[in-house]
Amino acid sequence: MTVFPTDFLWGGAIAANQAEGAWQTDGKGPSIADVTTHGIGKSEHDKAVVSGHYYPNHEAIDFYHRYQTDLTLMAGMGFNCFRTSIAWSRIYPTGEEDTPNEAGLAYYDRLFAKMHELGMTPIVTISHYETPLALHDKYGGWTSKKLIPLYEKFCRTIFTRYGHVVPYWMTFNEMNNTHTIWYAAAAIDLADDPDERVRQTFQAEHNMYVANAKAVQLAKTLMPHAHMGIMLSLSQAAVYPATCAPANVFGAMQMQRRTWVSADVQLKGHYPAFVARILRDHHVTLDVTDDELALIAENTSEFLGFSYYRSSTYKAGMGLYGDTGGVKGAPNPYLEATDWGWQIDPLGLRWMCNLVQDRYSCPMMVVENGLGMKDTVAPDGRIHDPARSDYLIKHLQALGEAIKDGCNVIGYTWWGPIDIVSAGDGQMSKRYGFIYVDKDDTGNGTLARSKKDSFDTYQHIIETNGECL
Ligand code: BGP
Repeated sequence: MTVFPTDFLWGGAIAANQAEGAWQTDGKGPSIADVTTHGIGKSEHDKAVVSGHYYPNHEAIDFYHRYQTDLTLMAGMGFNCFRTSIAWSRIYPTGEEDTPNEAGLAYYDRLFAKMHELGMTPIVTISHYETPLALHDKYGGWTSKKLIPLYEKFCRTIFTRYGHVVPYWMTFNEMNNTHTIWYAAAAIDLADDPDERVRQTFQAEHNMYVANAKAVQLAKTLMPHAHMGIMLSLSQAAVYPATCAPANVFGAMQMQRRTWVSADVQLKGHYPAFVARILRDHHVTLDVTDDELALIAENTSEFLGFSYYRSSTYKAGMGLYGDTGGVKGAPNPYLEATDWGWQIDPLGLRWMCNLVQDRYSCPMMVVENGLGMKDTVAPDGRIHDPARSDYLIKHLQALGEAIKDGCNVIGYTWWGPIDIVSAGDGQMSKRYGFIYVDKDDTGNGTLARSKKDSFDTYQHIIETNGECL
């Protein structure tokens, strides 16, 4: 019995800001990703480029100039799809120009054409932590409703230009990370006061929900055959209670509910009831209009794309809703962790798929899953990475179980099929790729590409449509 559907989407995922480099090439303006002094997940960041400082994203792996050979390499694994983002500030350098930057548009014309030539269906993240820096500096990012019409203009431009070659779209990367990766996900500088942080994150998310609804509404006319999705981090929902103490069990559920806010609003078209108490407890009144709520209700998204890397645990007293910056988590004695402390939990992926199926019964796509680890070149010149192959196999086995459970999983894109810059750490040494890139954390290297052993592992899985798992 085949487990994976015959039309299952097999591929890999990157983000423009973590792979393209060319951060000022052909008219591109700076994005928030271009000025973070560390990884995007850090709060230490600069408001402007600090001269002489090394920014990993500025060159990244130069995918902007090397995408032809990189995609051809990845086609060697049999990819039938590929996920990437469109850098907003490559199209509108400050976000507010009246006309788009043609050189930026032409790059993505070439990129999508190459994907189709290689038999890869494009899957696009419209905004992947890449808000134009000018919109952060001028309006404070997504806490301002000014970004809604500007995002709508960006969508109108790219839907008109690429709607006929891109069938799958997700509006914002990891929308539910506004309270954990606030600078990237919503381009905001979170206040120190817990109540104000809650106001900022919930207001930013509401404005992004309105923007998502506008994008769905636009797509109905500009590209009626496209599939419009949202994208969430379900590592944020895979939260176990640290013990069976009721306070830990209830708290773990509350952690998970934070993620369901984003999914309920955009897939069901309304806020879940429990949000009112979160806002009341934090003395927050959001700027929400009846027209916005009606727009959201009438323009829900079709599918849920999500990232899943790890699970975590909740112990009473940990931060919940952005008031202390999200899940800290406690070590899970039953799980191994990566060098970066991410707890490896394939069953958690099956758990998340079943939760999504139960709550939303919508098509779902794993658009990020992967193992960030240190790789070393062996004396034979190869990179032997059995741990990465093992992670891949175990998570795809769990995904197969989820499909057998009745979960409507339509695709899987491994995060970072080629080594790219880590978002959370700004490092190259946290490698996800089946393809090695010769570049280190200080920017030294030839950028040469080479296959790792895991390249063959994924190639065989795709070739057999998962039957070998
Ligand atoms: C997710 C982001 C990706 C990617 C991934 C891996 O949150 O959507 O952009 O960065 O995390 O994290 P890191 O790059 O920090 O290892």
